[in-house]
Amino acid sequence: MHEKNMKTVYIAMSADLITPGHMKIIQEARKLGEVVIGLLTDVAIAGFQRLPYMPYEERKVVIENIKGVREVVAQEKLDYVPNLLKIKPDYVLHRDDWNTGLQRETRQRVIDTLEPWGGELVELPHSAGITSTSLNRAVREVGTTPQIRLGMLRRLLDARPMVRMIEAHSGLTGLIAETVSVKNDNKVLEFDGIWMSSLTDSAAKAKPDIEYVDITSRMNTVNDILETTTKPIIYDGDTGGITEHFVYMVRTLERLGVSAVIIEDKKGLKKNSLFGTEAGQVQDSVEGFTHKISGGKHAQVTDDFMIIARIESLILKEGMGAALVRAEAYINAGADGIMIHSKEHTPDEILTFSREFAKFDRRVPLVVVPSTYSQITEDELAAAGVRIVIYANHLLRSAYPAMVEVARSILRDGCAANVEEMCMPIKEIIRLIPERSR
Ligand code: SPV
Ligand code: MG
Repeated sequence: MHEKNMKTVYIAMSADLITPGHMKIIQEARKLGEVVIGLLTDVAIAGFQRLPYMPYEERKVVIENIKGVREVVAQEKLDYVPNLLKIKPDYVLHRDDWNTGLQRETRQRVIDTLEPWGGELVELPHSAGITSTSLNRAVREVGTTPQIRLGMLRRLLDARPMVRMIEAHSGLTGLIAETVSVKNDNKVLEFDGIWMSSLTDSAAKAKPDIEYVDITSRMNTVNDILETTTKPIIYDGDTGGITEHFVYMVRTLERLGVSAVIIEDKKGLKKNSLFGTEAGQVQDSVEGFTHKISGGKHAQVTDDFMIIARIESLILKEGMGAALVRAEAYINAGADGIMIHSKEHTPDEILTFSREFAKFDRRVPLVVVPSTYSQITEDELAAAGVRIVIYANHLLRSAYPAMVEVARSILRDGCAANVEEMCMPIKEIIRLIPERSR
């Protein structure tokens, strides 16, 4: 109940995993008045760090049931101002560690906004403990379920202008995709998910990328990645095989919690796209491929799973017009996304395609793989309307030359002393994968 003359205290939080720190700040707020929580929406959080483990609605249910919380309102941005102007709180509570970087500005805007009605910013000493790094670690400890992971790609697409995936081909590379982060302007940058590349999965098994590594073997790799990660996975399904086989692939991936499969519109002996026309690859007919897409769409059980159609027309020099005709046909057949591939050394044809794609009445997320035109930035791709960018082979391409160099050096020297500086310390490798604490 809103008591007359009670002061209002506003606290903004993400409240993904509730910690004693949250309780402490709410308790302090209660001493000052009635507590209104500005709960950051998924979009607000995804703008500066990893998508929260729990969606907004679930976080809201938790936080509004905490003793002393009068009301939970959505805070749509990191910026407090719109909510402050609406609520006109007497106090805003925050930890005292935000007087630096980008947050400094947010803090000043809070102070300035409160001023006209005599509101006050109250800062509490920051007690060490919970950081986003430790939260991420905790999320990994908690783990995930197939269902939560499966829905994550659609949630990300709803929350972010652009989703960034990196290739993994093993449990260990999955762990890199899961954990590597950099801090930039108070934003924590991470990969949003994992690309299960057929090229690197095959190469890691010393097999060519011709759909020879069978689905059982590829699912073993998927399983290793599932075990070490919580982020969404897009599976490179190559051609998807014949429709009668593709429907099984869809069911298997969906059951495991993989978020999406991408299939390419080629048939017969598949060769890696980056060979271009030199490899004598054959494109499927529009009818044949749309039949495969709709077969897959009928096979899936949930609404969350995505089937993304990959167009090889530019790779095969069939022209922009042909690529666009196919995009439209694949969307009409039910494709949840379109991947347009190119092996040009400039992004020009991808940008032209994106421009034309943006004019479609019926649109789905556009996916690109800038392997050969790697100079284009994520910002430029996002401005062109691209929704998913895939770094398709970079972990394997960087690891392999490093390993060859170390092997050569040992041979040359007849001992391993000189490769030490190229290697991580023994004490690090033995601790790289800690045992589970519980
Ligand atoms: C892969 O990573 O396996 C891909 C992208 O399919 S490409 O290698 O460019 O064809
Ligand atoms: Mg592939």
